[in-house]
Amino acid sequence: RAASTRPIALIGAPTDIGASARGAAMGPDALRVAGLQTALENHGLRVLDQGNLSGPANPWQTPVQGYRHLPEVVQWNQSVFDAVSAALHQGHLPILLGGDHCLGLGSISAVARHCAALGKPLRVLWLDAHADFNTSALTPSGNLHGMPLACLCGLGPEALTQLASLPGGAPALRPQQIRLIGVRSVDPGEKRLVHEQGLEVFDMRYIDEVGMRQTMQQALAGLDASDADFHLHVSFDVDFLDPEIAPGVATTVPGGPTYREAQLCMEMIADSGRLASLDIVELNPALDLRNRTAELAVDLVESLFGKSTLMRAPSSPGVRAAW
Ligand code: Z70
Ligand code: MN
Ligand code: MN
Ligand code: MN
Repeated sequence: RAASTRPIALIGAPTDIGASARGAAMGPDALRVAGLQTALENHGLRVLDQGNLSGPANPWQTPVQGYRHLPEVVQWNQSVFDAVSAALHQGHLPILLGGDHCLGLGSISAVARHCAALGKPLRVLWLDAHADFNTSALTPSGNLHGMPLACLCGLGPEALTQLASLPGGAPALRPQQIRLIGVRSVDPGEKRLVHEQGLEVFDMRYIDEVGMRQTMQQALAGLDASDADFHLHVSFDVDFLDPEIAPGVATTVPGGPTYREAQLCMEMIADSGRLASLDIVELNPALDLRNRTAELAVDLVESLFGKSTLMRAPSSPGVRAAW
């Protein structure tokens, strides 16, 4: 499997520059304290912790023309873009340790450019309670962590859509490449835009009705095409998880995936064999209980990289689908 042969590069981005609450800046170290590196190493993976990026402090200002801290968000995302690009160029599998979700813009922009250069098809799974598809005209908050996905699709301030563009100027992502999973809090204008753009959304009602298994089968459908070497990027906003199990986030929304549903989600992504880059964002240690949410995130990431309780490993990734 592609995921297990590449060394993993951990890239910390300690900032809450795009968020509404302070604390996500401590996310990278909380994940380290929870044993992320050792957990992956115990699974036979090589892990290089590249430490933390640096960037501007959070000036804690009110929004300007619909955006809070736009220049600072651009700076952080440029650093993330550079670090993720360098990791991919070296053949590493980058894991961005956020930080808030505005950083997904820099991370996925780098991934999209890398894929474009190699002619690889890219799919993005956005695991999140929110759609992160606001624009300056629609946002209720001005917080840029509510806008990265729209920016990646070319809808946003020029400083960010330019960073999130491919050589030639096309947006980093087309809506058809995105699968939103776990959504349960979307602003009214944002909801219209998500529909207009034609994003595929597996919201919590859908997961409740059909179950996580069928949801993930659909979200991952086509990735096994033998004539295409898909790059799968997972952008994991920790607020995807139900707050009962993951209290350490600023924007808890009730009714998220349970521990078992989240594990299955990660295991099925692992079984696809296509995971090639990852963001872990919005972990807020200041709101956590004894680092419980960080430990849960590490536990889930182990599954994402193929840790399994099966007594007998499936002979091929497709075996489970046949059960
Ligand atoms: C709301 C907004 C948000 C978190 C994204 C919330 C955005 N839609 N919150 N991630 N934690 O302000 O745009
Ligand atoms: Mn998010
Ligand atoms: Mn969220
Ligand atoms: Mn574990």
